[in-house]
Amino acid sequence: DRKAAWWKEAVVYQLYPRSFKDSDGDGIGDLKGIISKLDYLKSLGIDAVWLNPIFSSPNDDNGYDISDYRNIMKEFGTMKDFDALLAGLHQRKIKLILDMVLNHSSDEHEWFKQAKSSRSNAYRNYYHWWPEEKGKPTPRYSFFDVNSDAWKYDATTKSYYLHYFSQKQPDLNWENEKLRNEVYDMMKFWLDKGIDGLRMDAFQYVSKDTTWKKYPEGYEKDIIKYYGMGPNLHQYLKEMNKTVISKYNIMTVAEGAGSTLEDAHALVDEDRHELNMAYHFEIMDIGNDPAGYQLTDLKKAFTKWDQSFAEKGWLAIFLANHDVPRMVSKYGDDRPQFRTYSSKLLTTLIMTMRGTPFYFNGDELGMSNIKFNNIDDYRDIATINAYRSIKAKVGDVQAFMDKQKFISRDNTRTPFQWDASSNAGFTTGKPWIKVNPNYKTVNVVAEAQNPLSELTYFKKMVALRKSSPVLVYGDYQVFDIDSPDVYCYTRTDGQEKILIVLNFSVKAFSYPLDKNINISSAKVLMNNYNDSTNFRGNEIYLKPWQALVFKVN
Ligand code: TEU
Repeated sequence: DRKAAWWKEAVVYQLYPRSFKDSDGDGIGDLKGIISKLDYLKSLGIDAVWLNPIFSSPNDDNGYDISDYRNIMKEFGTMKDFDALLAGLHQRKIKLILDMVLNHSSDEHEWFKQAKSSRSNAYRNYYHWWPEEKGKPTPRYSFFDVNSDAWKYDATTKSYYLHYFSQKQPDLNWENEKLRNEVYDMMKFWLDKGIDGLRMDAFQYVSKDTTWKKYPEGYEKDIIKYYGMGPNLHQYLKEMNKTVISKYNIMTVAEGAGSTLEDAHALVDEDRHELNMAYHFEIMDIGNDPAGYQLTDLKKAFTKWDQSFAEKGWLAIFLANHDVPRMVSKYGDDRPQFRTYSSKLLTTLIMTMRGTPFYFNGDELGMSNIKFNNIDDYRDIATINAYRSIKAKVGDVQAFMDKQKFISRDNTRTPFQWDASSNAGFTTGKPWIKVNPNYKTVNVVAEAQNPLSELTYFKKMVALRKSSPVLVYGDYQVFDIDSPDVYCYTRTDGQEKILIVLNFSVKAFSYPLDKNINISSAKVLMNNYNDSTNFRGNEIYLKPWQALVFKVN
């Protein structure tokens, strides 16, 4: 039996503050906006909210470039607003998880300003430097500067500094104990306010091999293997756990979990006292090809991870976040006749797997990719930098733009769709990024009234999970794993068994269940179609993108 924990039983709702609700008409979502929607959050039945970074930032990477870890981004509001938000969530029994961006700061952080002022500055070693007299540094790939080097030359001190992400996100030097202690103090500052959890952004990259050895040709295609799980990572996590985490009743999630199952276990194994749950990228990396993906790959990945974590460790379960496209556009089918069904099917999958659901805001409405035609509509530094480099190389710009419609991070960052009024009720001003034109029908007001909407389905699905410990802790067993169309699995806890049947295709057909599953007296718990399910013996008649959940005994 697994040890129970609140964070295993919780449904986490990822809220992207910049795009959720604007209260002051500047076109940017803010904390007061979230406060005005607390009752909406409560109505969903979720247990915790994970907020993307809300700290002071020049927003080169939408808050993932922090210039002051102890203050609120001015577009988002003030510390008073934060305290009110936390209190409002807690009044409604919703927990709050903050995003800790500790691999890098902004280049506008005071530490970096000091560090780059002179080679002898007290903050110099808060970052990684390479003096020019040593020649060119060993090349390092930069995530957001595809063809450029992660070492950027800085003339003031005639040195290069390291930035795995954008030039405005210099990597912090974790090998420096002073820096680490400063970070731990900052974490305590937020935890003492009573927040309930931490998402550790890109934490797998913090420890670097500072001999800066040369990596083999093509290493950037397997980047986590080279950048992730550096030599002292576990030492730092143990230290952080001892100094900070263990002093509070909180949950911690490792964003990025190395490149193997063993790496992930090493981060979250209970006995090691480091972090609680692994948010790995293997599922998210399936389905990045606009040509589609194989359901069998998805099933195998879910199954492999579940098996590996069946006894020990714990996983986050998700199909979308602010770094990937909308789940319905990626794993479902966002054409009008299938969008609603496939979106509900994916919700069913997330809510019936073992692991803690991390559900991305807007997916409960069935929001889909916006698919911009024009580069000027994009706001994401990853898309814009890649576009520039393709243009400079006279690459295939059209092919790039087509692909962005499918994969750009901006697809999940468009404003939340509250109602059918202008700008979907997100702002009275000009939104920082365009609103998806489908907001006239895909919005909270329209869906809240409709018993058959995605939103209504989501609430029922959350309620089912919350009332079914078997969906949290029960064993997972997959059937017919080679079927290209159907994902069929059970969750079992003692006498209790739940059967989930998901048709990942536009076809309608009769599906023969494995003979070990007996549904003669099964009760339908969820059905994403408004019909009575037809089954004869052990054959289930499935409609396109149909999702069914049965209580088997
Ligand atoms: O993303 C980290 C992240 O996803 C990378 O570590 C990943 O390995 C890489 O993008 C390859 O796909 C987080 C945030 O979620 C993202 O929004 C930020 O831009 C990034 O960190 C930098 O802080």
